[in-house]
Amino acid sequence: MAAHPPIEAYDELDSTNAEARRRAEAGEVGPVWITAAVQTAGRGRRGRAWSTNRGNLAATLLTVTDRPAGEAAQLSFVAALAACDLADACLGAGAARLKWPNDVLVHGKKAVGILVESGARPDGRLWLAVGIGVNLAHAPQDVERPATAFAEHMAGQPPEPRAALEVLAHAFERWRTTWSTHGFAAVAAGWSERATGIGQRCEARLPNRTLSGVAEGLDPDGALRLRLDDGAVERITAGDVFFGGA
Ligand code: BT5
Repeated sequence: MAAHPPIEAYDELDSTNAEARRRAEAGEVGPVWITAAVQTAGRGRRGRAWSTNRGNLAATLLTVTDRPAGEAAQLSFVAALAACDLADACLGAGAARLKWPNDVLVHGKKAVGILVESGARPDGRLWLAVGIGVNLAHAPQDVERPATAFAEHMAGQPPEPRAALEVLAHAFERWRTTWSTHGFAAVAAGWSERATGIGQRCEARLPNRTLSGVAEGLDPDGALRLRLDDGAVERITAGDVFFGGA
């Protein structure tokens, strides 16, 4: 099995991504996985909140890279594939599907969220905080889109967060090696095999406008190709995409 970076575990943090950012800004390079049993201010994308109750997994990989920001962002697909492998290991192959850009849905409901943050270092490289939240034991009810937890789909107990992180961290190394050895195309192929919604109509809510059309697939850099009703193709690089109910 591929060795993974060391894991540093806290009982409680505001946010494992916030801790990774503080460490990065203090000059730490990692790689290190930071995990907390409870997050008091877990965050999602675009200023949204992420809830982590005891029994769920919240973890962030702090690392640095020589790659430009656009390429480094492809690590969010690596993270999504790793989380999908964790779901497969717990729930059986096929229970989890990937929704662009990096949600993992279990039987159509969100069970994993991923937040990649980055910043420039004085040496010109980027630090990256790859944050992954997995609903192992509980899912919140008061959320905009349906959420679920692995426990709801397992006969026995869900794994302990620490055991789940071991599986996740190994899977992350495997996909990261695929990325560095074979390039993003190999990651995109793995992602596309497990994707949901490709070929379907969707609504893309972008920071400044909303578009609808058919999600055709990934561009070579990870952007979503959206075929608009007038036949034009729009490349979606950031935003939220909604397919029917999810
Ligand atoms: C995400 O944002 O899905 C990224 C979540 C990343 C969380 C990890 S946990 C470890 C690390 N440390 C952090 O502080 N963050 C990362 P987004 O796509 O913006 O989804 C956020 C939305 O999902 C919220 O507005 C809620 O509607 C919903 N939500 C919040 N908590 C949830 C949960 N536990 N399960 C499912 N949906 C949730």
